[in-house]
Amino acid sequence: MRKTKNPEKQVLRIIRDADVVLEVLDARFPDLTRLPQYENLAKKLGKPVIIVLNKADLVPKEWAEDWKKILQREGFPVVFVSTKERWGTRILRKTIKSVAPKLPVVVGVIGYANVGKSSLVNVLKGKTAAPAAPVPGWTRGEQLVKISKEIYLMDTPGIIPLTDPARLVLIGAYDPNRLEDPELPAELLLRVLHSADPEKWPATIEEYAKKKNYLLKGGVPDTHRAAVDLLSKWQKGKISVPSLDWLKKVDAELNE
Ligand SMILES: Nc1nc2c(ncn2[C@@H]2O[C@H](COP(=O)(O)OP(=O)(O)OP(=O)(O)O)[C@@H](O)[C@H]2O)c(=O)[nH]1
Ligand SMILES: [Mg+2]
Repeated sequence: MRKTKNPEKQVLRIIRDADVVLEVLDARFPDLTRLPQYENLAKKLGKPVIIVLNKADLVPKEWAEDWKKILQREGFPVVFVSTKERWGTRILRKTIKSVAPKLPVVVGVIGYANVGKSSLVNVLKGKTAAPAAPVPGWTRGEQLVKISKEIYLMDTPGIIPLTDPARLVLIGAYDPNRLEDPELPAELLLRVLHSADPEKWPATIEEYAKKKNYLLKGGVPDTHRAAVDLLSKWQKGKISVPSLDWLKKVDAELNE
């Protein structure tokens, strides 16, 4: 993960400078990827906050709908988006205009690392504008991107408020290559994947390594490589969530 120069400060400045704040959450972990302190700051400054549940392509519909209700009850307009499948952008533009105190409006895009802020900016722009990186923590400075005559966006670097790397790696905010023991979070992920679909997912990281043919000398499974491989796929949104119960289970394990 590349170091960003004081991302917290940049996010604070953008909340101050923007007319509207877009908080992007990972639809798989809306509660774990929220940034309440920044939501509160925006509220104090009188800036409307729209919540985007991104990566909606990875979760069951009921899960997304439940979260939408919870967040709406707190008073936020909520929009589902998949930047991968390109859903939700038209309604998002409409929602931005409906809360904008003036037009043209400057929108600050904030959120946890790796939730898809830069991908969202790119999809809204229509062609690649802000760099979207598979590696968390990549976006550096803020940049103003013109979406239309009426909407301008500012991307920001991701915020990482938690400190436990094993948890962070599952949320997607931490590069698994940097973990000393990626086996730990990989085992947790594999356990729940296996319980949902034992045909597709082996129960242990050793078996996963064998299946992938990641072997060290003497045929010993390379569990480190296997763990990094699995966690990278998860972070890049290549593993979809098999069921609502499953997601609840991972969420509960992460919240322990
Ligand atoms: N499946 C799926 N994957 C997504 C979606 N949006 C983004 N991703 C993936 O999530 C990863 C992170 O996307 P970015 O747009 O770089 O995320 P970011 O929030 O800008 O990340 P930082 O700048 O590091 O904080 C990439 O691997 C994207 O391909 C989505 O809607 N669905
Ligand atoms: Mg980014």
